[in-house]
Parts: sequence; structure tokens; C-alpha cells
Amino acid sequence: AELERTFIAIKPDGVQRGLISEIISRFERKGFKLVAIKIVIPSKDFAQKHYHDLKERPFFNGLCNFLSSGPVLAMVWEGEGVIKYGRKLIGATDPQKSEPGTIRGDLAVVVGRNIIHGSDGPETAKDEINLWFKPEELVSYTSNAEKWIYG
Ligand code: YYY
Ligand code: MG
Repeated sequence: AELERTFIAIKPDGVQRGLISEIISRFERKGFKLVAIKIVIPSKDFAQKHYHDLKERPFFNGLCNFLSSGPVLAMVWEGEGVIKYGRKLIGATDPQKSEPGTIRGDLAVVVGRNIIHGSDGPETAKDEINLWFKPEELVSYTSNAEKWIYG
């Protein structure tokens, strides 16, 4: 398995609604590997850094207030195709447009409370992992299931 990694975060709504285990289990059962995890309350300044690409959008301020309003579960998941397929597991940005079976489709209703973040490409994955985690917080290990997941 190649070392592709993505940044996944359960936003304050997902944490407060008790959806941590539900969301983690979807990535875990798929066969992706958890290599970093922590719970943090990001400052507003940190939230603005995380969402810097969206700073011109009208919802930027509310979005950053929301992300910094409570605990966020920050994670790094590893596996073949995890960036793109992670987005598939998550579903469309607007939960009204997310397919049933996706995290947002099954568990969220409105775009402003869509419970989860996932990196949208290799560059943002790298940037977001570096923003949220120190290198020593990432754990490299061999999972015993790997040969059964990848053959
Ligand atoms: O990557 P993703 O989270 O699916 O969507 P983005 O376009 O990156 O927007 C980030 C975040 O902003 C989204 O998850 C909810 C919020 N947002 C919003 O509140 N209203 C919009 N019209 C678009 C996005
Ligand atoms: Mg995005």
C-alpha cells in the first residue's frame, strides 16, 4: 500500500452530536489506516488558516466562528486512494445533495452543519496535515490486516 494520506476532521457539530465512533468506523471498516488523531478546540485564527482558500466567500466568518466553537476531532488517514475516496465517503458539501450512504447524506441536513471536513486534493492534504499535526504526531506502522486489504 502506498503512503497516501488525507486530513479528516469531525467538526464541533459532529463531536457534540456523538458521531465520532460512527464516522471513524466508516473509514476503519473500509480498510483505511488511522495514523494520527487528537481532539482540539481551534482558535478563530487557526480556523481562518485552515479555511484560508475561502476567505472571500460570504460564509467565511460564520464558518470560522463555527469551527472554533468547540472540540474538533482531527485525524490523518492513510491508504491507497484515501484522499479521493475519503471525499466519496463524506459526500457532497451540501448534505441535501449528498447521496444516502455517505456520511453527510446519512447524518447531516444543512451545509453550515455538515459535520466533517476532508482534504480535497494532494496539495491541500499535505498543507492541512502540516497545519494540524507535528511530524512526530504521525505514526507509521504496519497493520496486520494490510495483506488482506491489498493482497
Ligand atoms: O470541502 P467541503 O467541506 O465539502 O466544502 P468547501 O467548499 O471546501 O467549504 C468548506 C465548508 O464551508 C463546507 O464544509 C461548509 C461551509 N460552506 C457553507 O457554509 N456554505 C456554502 N455555500 C459552502 C460551504
Ligand atoms: Mg473543502
